[in-house]
Formats: sequence, structure tokens, C-alpha cells
Amino acid sequence: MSAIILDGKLIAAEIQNEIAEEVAEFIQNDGAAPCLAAVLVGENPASEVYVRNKQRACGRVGIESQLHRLADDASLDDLLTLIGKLNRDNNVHGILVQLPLPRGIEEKRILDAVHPLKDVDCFHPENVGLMVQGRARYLPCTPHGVQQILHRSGITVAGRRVVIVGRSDIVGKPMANLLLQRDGATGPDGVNATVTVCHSRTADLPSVTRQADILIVAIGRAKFITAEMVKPGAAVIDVGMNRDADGLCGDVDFASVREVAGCLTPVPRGVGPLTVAMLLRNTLAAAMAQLP
Ligand code: L34
Repeated sequence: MSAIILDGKLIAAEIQNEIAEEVAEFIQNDGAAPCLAAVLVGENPASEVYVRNKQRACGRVGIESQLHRLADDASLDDLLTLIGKLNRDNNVHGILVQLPLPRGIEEKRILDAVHPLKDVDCFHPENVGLMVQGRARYLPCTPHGVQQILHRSGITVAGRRVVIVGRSDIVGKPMANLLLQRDGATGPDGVNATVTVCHSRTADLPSVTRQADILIVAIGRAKFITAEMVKPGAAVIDVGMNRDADGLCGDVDFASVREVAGCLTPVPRGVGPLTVAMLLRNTLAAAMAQLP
């Protein structure tokens, strides 16, 4: 058997078209365009690509964007000062501080400083809390992107066993939280999963991953998930983005897993483009939430 390859780029384009219509309607009714301010600290080649993709996508759907660059050696205070300015700027609706930050800068201090209404990444504790309680203000971009891929590919989540590999604050934890809610952005069939979260201390990982109807992998280890770890017919979502000599690859060993999985997201053109699309959705929502 050979897995169906889920085209994230195509799904993201479809969502961007929907958002473009909503943005046009928003501008017609309320005047100003939504505006995203991206903050990029230092020179990380991957971050450069991701932020460029985000800004291009803004342009495509009619959202304005700004790029604020700080040097590698910027201090915590420099960064807090910039965020304070963006918080007070009524023309800025969303603030995105691209991660990772250079070593030495405490990420939490920075992320906590973003005004909760402008927190389009859904990293602020207030927004995380609302999400966990099932009354989200914004949905975290990558986990919501995964939900959209599943939904738009006709994959039911409710009642099924989802195994998430990775417990990061940006993917694993919010992903688990979203999928175990009673309702969500893609309706009750897109949530209500039986969720297991695995990590570096999980005993006998393959025996757990093999139980997954839906396997979501976000650990940042190239080609870590091999065919033996996957139940035949499972849906496998690869959130990994690893760069090595051969270029870009995911956390899933694509060549072997595609022979057992029922469907599989590639890297690139899998989850990445959805992360970008969901950021646009949050920026529009942020502009709506900040109408005077
Ligand atoms: N604050 N930091 C903040 N928010 C985020 O949501 C992110 N993330 C992750 C890294 N840091 C962040 C992203 O934006 C990962 N990420 C991201 C964004 C876009 C893409 C991948 C990851 C993307 O566009 N991927 C393309 C290919 C990119 C390439 O060629 O390198 C794809 O097709 O997968």
C-alpha cells in the first residue's frame, strides 16, 4: 500500500482564498486593513524564510505587514521596548515574535509582554488558558493548521486514538489540548479524540505510536519515525522541519512510512503552509477584536 500524500500547500491556498474574501469584507465595513507586525531578532536563515513566507501571504490576502529587525546582540530591554511600542500602536493588530530568539534572551519574558489581544501566536498565558478551557480567543497556528489538514482531508478525529510525539509549548501541548476538547474550529468530529502525548522519557515508544489512528510528530529529529512505528493505514502528520546537508526533511522517514500509512503529510508543502494560513486568520480575528 502507498499512502495518500496530503497537499498542505493546496489546502493552505484554499484557506487563503477564504481569508482574502473575509479581509476584503472587513476593510469594506471597517475601513483599515488588518496589520501584522513581525519581529525578527538576529540572523537565523530558517526564520528568514518563514517570516518572508508569512509576509508574502499577508500581501496575498490583503493584510498589511511590517518587519521589525533587531540585531543578534539586542538586549531584553531593546526587545521589550519594541514590543511596548507595537502594543500601543493602534494600527498594529497582531504581533509575531519569530522563535527561536538568540541565546540569552528569555523567551517567556518576551512572549508574556505581547498584549493578549495582539497575540496572534496564542502564546500568552491568558490565551493559552482560554484555549485549554475550551473558550479560545485565538487558536495556536500550527496545531490549528493540523486540525484543518485533517478536516479538509476528510479524516475524522472524534473517538479515534491520536498519538502526539513531542510536548513543546508551540506544538505538542496545544495540539493535545485542542484535540481533546468537546468542540472546535472544525466541529465536534474534528476533536473529541483519545489523546496520548509521548516524549523523550516515554518507555517503548514504538508500542505507543503503533496504536495511533492519527500520529502527529513534532520533535525536531530528522526521519525519526520509521515504518515499524506506524499502524498500517494510520494518518501521519509530520510537523518536523529539519535542515541538513540533503536539504529540508521532516521528523518522519517519508520513504518507509509512505508504504504503511494511509495518508501522510510531506515536508515541505505539508504543515508549514498551514501554519502561515492560520496566522493570517488570527490576524484578521485580532483586527476584529480591536475595533474601536
Ligand atoms: N513565534 N515562531 C513563532 N510562531 C510560529 O508559528 C513559528 N513557527 C515555527 C518556528 N518559529 C515560530 C513557524 O512559523 C515553524 N514555523 C514555520 C513557518 C512556515 C513554514 C515552516 C515553519 C513554511 O513556510 N514551510 C514551507 C517551506 C519553507 C522552506 O522552504 O524552508 C513548507 O512548505 O513547509
